[in-house]
Amino acid sequence: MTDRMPHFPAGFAWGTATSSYQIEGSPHADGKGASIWDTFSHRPGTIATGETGDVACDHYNRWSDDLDLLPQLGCNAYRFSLSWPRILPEGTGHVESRGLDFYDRLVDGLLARGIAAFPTLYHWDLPQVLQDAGGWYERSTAEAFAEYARVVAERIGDRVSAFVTLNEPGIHTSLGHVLGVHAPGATDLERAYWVIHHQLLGHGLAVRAIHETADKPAGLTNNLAPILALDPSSREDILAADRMDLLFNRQYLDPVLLGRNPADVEATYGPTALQVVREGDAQIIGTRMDFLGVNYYNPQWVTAGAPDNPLGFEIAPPPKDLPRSAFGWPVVPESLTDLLLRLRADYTRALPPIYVLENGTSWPDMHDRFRIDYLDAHVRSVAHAMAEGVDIRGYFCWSLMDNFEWAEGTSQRFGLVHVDFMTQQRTVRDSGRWFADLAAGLLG
Ligand code: IFM
Repeated sequence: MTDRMPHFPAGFAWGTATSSYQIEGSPHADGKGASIWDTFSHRPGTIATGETGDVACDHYNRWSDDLDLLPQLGCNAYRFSLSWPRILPEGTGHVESRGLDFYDRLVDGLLARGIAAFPTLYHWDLPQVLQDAGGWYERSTAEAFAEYARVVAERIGDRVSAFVTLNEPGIHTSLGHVLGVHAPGATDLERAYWVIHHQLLGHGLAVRAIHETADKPAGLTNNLAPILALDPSSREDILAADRMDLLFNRQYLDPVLLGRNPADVEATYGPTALQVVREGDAQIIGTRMDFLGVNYYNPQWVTAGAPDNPLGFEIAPPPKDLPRSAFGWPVVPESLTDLLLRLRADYTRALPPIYVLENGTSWPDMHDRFRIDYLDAHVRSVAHAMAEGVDIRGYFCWSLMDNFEWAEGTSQRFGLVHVDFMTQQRTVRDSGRWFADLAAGLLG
């Protein structure tokens, strides 16, 4: 890219993101309880590489050195997640102070380095005891989440910039509860709506707990994507795209932003599934968020598929001419602009300020021109949407460093920093140096 990077306003957050299970390791340290990911990754055949997150980046022990990387990358913000079972090993009740102390030190460590803290409360590592009691199929898990949010907000709420309640409830539902390739490994399409509803209820309760306890901004972040008809001239494909758009985007956005389900939710799941909804839930879920987090990687293409397909659509392979990451994901930066403009067009005044809380790509090399080009193009897409008037307050690259990429183990590398998993040596990639220049405004 030779064009100058557009100018970003003062105070714009330039960050990187991680999550607890993907980096921390130390699954038994300091009284931590088991999470569903501890259980799932130890089940044979679940992780492509046969790895678990028992060590991952050993961040639980190396956190201070890891925080030293952030100023080197030019970050003024950092998004990390807290492990619920480190803090409440039983899910509710007993608070493990050693677990809380860890995050307390982490937040102080960030502030000492001049970095704003953006903690995420839930990035998929549910306490196993809660899963044993029904997990997100149960309303009690939403209530337990609010209790956990309150405990955390009381302890670190005075020093953080904003709380992210849930990370990607959509992916947690689809991969973890329908396709069974993520923890907890469920394949229950019938009860998917329960999982969605209870996560969103937990989110709404947590926003209220955070506001009451710490008076800090709170919002959720979801993996969002434009859904494209494979054949834009086919009425069937267009209908299929609309159906997937409901399941991927709208069934999460409408409840939290508008306080109601999209009209087509009931027809999709049927009245029995919706029996989990109680009076007043929609208001709780629609509690005003202070920001919306957008995690964007690529658009999705769909076709109508076979007429007996219960979903009413089929995911189609992306067009062949698109560049692809090491993961095989297509690179379509202009779709990020489309997504951001669409959010503003659809939700108008109900749309709070946006943070792009994840964007990045898997590429293994140290000299990772591919990642630089990916990030450059996507940051320009964000700037484009801002120039069109969308209120965007920050951009967080996924990820600070290579880590445990869920069912792929450590085989997919998203880091601005390379990690040698044999030695735990960290080495800043070319993209990390590029990111520092970006954040310092040197590319403009
Ligand atoms: O690693 C994940 C992260 O945990 C959630 N969003 C997508 C990333 C890349 O797959």
